[in-house]
Amino acid sequence: MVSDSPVIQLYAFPDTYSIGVHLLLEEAAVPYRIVNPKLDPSQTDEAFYRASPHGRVPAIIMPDGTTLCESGAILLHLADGFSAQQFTVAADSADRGRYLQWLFYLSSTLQPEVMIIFHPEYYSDDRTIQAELTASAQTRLRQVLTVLEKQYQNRSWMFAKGPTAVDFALANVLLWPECFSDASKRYPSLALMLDAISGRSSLKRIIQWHRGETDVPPQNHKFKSLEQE
Ligand SMILES: N[C@@H](CCC(=O)N[C@@H](CS)C(=O)NCC(=O)O)C(=O)O
Repeated sequence: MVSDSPVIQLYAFPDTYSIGVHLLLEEAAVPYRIVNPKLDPSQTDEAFYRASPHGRVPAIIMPDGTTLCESGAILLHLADGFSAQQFTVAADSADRGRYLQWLFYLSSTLQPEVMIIFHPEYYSDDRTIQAELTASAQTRLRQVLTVLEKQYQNRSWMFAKGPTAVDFALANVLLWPECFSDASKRYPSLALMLDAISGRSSLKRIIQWHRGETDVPPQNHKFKSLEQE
């Protein structure tokens, strides 16, 4: 399939797992466009469902038409492809294995707890069981955050080289108060990382959009100026 758009298209909705990818695209200053997919059981938005078979965001269509879903894979793929690879840990680095380990950890160990916290009804119709599931997911999430806290060692970024896909993926979840509130005492390094990301002037408006504080989905200045030409 060949895309008719010369820029990366990011299928996104506010305040979802789209946040991390959106932040990375903005920070890398590559041209991209936000697309709100049409979600419906008959899957009329064929391009979206081709990119994301479960109809979940984020998903991307690259300028050459290739598609990807799963936020961790998207972040890894994009960061590996950026010039100077400033947001990845290079394949020949001694840290590459740890980098992949933590990216997978976020998808396979952190995300299931987050899913239960937001959607206990997916697992049981019984309100009492839902409350029990949510409480135990909160306990397990605290264990996960404690493990992650140790990796940061009072640094803003997990890896000494600077921000990577891991930080963007984790910041996505830490921006949700349901998962990360009153955290600066218990998880000071994670709070430091979140501050470092959310304090970047280029990223503030992205976070505002995801929080519903502005209507217009931000897409970076390079894309806007290309459009205006
Ligand atoms: N493992 C996926 C999770 C994506 C996901 O669950 N996205 C949610 C929003 S946060 C979604 O699109 N839900 C719509 C649905 O399930 O119908 C990822 O990391 O991209």
